[in-house]
Amino acid sequence: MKIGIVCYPTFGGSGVLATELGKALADEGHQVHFITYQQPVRLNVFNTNIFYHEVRVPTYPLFDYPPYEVALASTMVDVIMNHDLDLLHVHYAIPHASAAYMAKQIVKQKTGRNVPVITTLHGTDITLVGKDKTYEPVVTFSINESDAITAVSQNLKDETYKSFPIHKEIEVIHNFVDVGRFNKKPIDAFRKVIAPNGEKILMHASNFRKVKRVDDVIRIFAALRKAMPAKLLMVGDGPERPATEELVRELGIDEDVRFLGKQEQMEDILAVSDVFLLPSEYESFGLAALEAMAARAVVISSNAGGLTEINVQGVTGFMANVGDIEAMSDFTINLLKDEDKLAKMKEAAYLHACQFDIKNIIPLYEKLYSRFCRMEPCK
Ligand code: GMT
Repeated sequence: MKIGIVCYPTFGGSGVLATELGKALADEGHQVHFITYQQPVRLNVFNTNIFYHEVRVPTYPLFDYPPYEVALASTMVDVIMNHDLDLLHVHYAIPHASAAYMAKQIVKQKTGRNVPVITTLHGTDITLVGKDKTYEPVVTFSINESDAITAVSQNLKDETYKSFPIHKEIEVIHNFVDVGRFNKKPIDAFRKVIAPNGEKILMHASNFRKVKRVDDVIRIFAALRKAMPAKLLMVGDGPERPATEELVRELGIDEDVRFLGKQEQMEDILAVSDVFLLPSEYESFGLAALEAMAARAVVISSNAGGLTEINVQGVTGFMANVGDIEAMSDFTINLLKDEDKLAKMKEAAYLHACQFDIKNIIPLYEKLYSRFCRMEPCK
C-alpha cells in the first residue's frame, strides 16, 4: 500500500512510534510517505520505500502565528494526489486529524476519491491539550470524522470517551518496541565511566515537562543514595530541566547525577541501566518504560494511566500512587540490595516487553489498513 504518515518529528513518544511504524511498514514492502515539518529524529535509515515530504510554512509580516495547519493540509493534498496514496495515518490528533479532514475534503472535491484517514491518539492530545476548551470542538469533530481511530492503550480509549462526545469505535493497538534493537549487551567501557566502582545505575528519560514529575525522580534517587552508592542518568531536555538541576545541587547529589540531554542511542544507555524511573502524573502508555524493559531494566513508576498495562506489579517492576516518593524509594532500595531479585525482575521485564515486540503489533496496523484497500491488491 501507499501510506502517508503524519506525526511530530521530535523526540516525543508519538513521533518515535510513528517513525518506527513507518520504517517497519517500509520493510514489509509498503511505500511510506512521511509528511512533517522536519525530518523525524528516528528516520535515520535509507530505504527506497521511504519518502519524506517537508511541510514548509511560508511566513509573512502579517502572521504573528504562521498557519501551519493550512500548510500541512496543502502538503497532504499534494502528496496524496502526486503519489496516489491509499490512506493517511495521522499520529496525535492536534492539529493532524483536522488537517487530514481538510485534505480529504479537498481531494474528494478535486478527484471524487475518498481517501481514508486513520487517527491514532497518543495521550496529551486527549488528556491535556485536547480537553482545553480552545481546541475541544475541533478535536471532537476531527476524531469523529476519521475513518478509523486507534488509541495506544485501553486507558487512553476510556479517557477519550470520558472527555469527548465520540460516537465511533476506538480500537486499542498498544505501542510496540523493537526488542531486537534494545536487547543489547552493555558496553563495559561506558558502564565503567558512569559507575567506576560498580555502582548500580538508574535512568530517567523524558521531555522534562511537569507531567513527568522529574523532581520525584531526583527525590527517589536521593533516598536511595542515603542507603547505598548509585548513579543516575537523566536523558532528555525540556522546561523543568533547570529546576531539576538546581534540586540536584540543593540535595548535594550532583556528583552522582548526570544530565545527558537529548540522545539518539537510547539502547546503549538503557543497556547499562538497572532501573528505569517514571513517576509521571499521567502516561497514556509510557513508551520509554517499554523500551527500558526491552533493555532489561526494572521499571519503578507511578500507576497512572496506561502504565498498569505494561508494568506488572512485583514482576517487571513496581508501581505506586502518583507522588508516593516513599513507596517508590523503598522499593528501589530493597530491589537494589537484593541481587537475585534484581536479576529475576530484569529477565521478567525483558520477557514481558517481548509481548509488545514490533513483530506482534505491525500486523495489527496492516490488518486495520487492509479494511480500506482499494480494488487493486494491497502492498
Ligand atoms: O510523553 C509526552 O509528553 C510525549 C507524548 C507524545 O505524544 O510524544 O507521549 C505520549 O505518547 C506516547 C506514545 O504513544 C506515550 O507512550 C506517552 O505515554 C504519552 N504521554 C503522555 O500521555 C503524557
